[in-house]
Amino acid sequence: MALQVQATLLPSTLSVPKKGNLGAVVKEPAFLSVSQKAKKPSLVVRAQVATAPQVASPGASTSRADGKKTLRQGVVVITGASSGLGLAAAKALAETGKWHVVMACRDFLKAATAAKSAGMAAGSYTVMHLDLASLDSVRQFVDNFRRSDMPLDALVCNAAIYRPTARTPTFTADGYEMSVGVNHLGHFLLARLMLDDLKKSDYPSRRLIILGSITGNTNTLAGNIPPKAGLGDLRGLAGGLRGQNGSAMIDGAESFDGAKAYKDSKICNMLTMQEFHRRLHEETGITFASLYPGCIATTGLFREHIPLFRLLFPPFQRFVTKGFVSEAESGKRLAQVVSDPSLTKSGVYWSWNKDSASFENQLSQEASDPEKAKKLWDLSEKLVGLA
Ligand code: LMG
Ligand code: NDP
Ligand code: PMR
Repeated sequence: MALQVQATLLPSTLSVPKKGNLGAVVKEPAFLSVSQKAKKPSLVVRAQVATAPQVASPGASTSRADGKKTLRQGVVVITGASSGLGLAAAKALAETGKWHVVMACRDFLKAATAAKSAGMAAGSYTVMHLDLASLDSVRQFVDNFRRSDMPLDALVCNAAIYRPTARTPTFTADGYEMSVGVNHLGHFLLARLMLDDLKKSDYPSRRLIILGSITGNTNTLAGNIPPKAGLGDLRGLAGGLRGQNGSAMIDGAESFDGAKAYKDSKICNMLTMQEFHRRLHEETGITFASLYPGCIATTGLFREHIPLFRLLFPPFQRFVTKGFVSEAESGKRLAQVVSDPSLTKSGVYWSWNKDSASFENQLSQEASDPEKAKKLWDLSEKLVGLA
């Protein structure tokens, strides 16, 4: 019988068995992973059958007594699922019973508590540790996920940080400016590594989704609010975004601007999705997509903004721009991009109109520039140690 693991357990007491040696317990912070219902990954899978009998467990074969095949439960990894959009999407997908959600989060206990308070059913999700500000952590997450023996059917690169008031850069464990390091480089390595897992999946529609945003697109009003996004000739990225004797900004600017760094990172996210599509869609059949889910003005993304902004921003978006969406609505939108059978087209940047109907949106010239996308891909490969 599956064992109940309390969300209040300290990370150091959490354990996950190594693959091929399910009896052994590895007590190592890098291997933090636990399901609400099961202590061992082998049991994580079995727990699904009990909670969602109409769908087969992840990775299991799917024949019914009448000989017809049913779709097995899909497994989706969502980064930054401990709050905001990621949490809302995790909840929306888990509630369908068709998806097991792997919440890939930097703060294990925050994620476990958030899932519980959101009312996500025990057994419908697994929390695994991932800190995108460390490339070692990304690699360890991938190893850890593989040891769980779950298939990978969809990956959502959702986590992000926004440092609007920062006038000096901070850096990831690998020495890259934090906004681009977390939002783009960490996800770039994760997506590249996990492509192999997506390729192995037998799920009918496999998807890799990377969050974009309107503020990275200068073909919109929102994208023209200063500071405007712009990667220039990527000289700062080529120099390693180190800050000392160089620049922490992608375009090589001398002074650091936290708001611009975020918007630049979103251009990188949208360019990366398209480059994946051009390089790998035909060969793999995987759907690559990005989206602007609407302005979710209440999330933790604005935690570092000044209090006056945090107070005025939600009513401003709700009543003036009318671009406001609730966290729940945005979660449904992201869940559609993961799972809706009508959103299988690859290379698309999805948005939603006032009636919450999805449409294929136009990216700005820079966010759809194939030469820039290629250059970004090549430079990013070097920075994350893939080339
Ligand atoms: C930079 O500043 C920061 O320096 C940087 O750190 C970073 O945060 C960056 O992009 C992020 O922003 C930019 C910003 C600062 O400055 C400006 O945007 C300059 C313009 C400010 C002018 C404000 C006028 C507001 C009136 C808007 C009307 C426009 C209507 C357009 C509608 C289009 C529809 C298609 O700005 C701030 O930090 C504060 C901005 C916070 C927004 C508050 C706006 C006004 C408040 C309205 C109250 C809402 C109440 C709702 C009532 C509705 C009634 C119907
Ligand atoms: P939140 O701040 O609520 O969520 C961001 C998540 O990213 C949190 O779970 C956070 O973890 C996680 N995260 C931050 N740093 C790291 C890290 N180093 N490693 C792992 N996880 C990390 O913001 P939103 O939900 O608003 O943002 C989600 C996505 O939506 C972002 O990609 C954002 O760019 C995009 N977006 C948001 C819009 C909006 O209006 N809010 C509009 C357009 C796009 P923790 O909980 O531990 O802080
Ligand atoms: Mg913006 C016209 C519509 C519109 C939309 C859809 C957004 C979305 N914003 C719009 C307009 C305006 N904004 C206008 C007219 C202003 C001047 C008052 C304005 C200002 C503003 C600020 C200061 N807006 C912001 C900020 C932020 O700090 C947010 C940001 O840029 O984060 C990077 C932001 C946002 N506006 C949006 C969205 C979605 C954001 C959140 C950013 C994101 O995740 O990309």
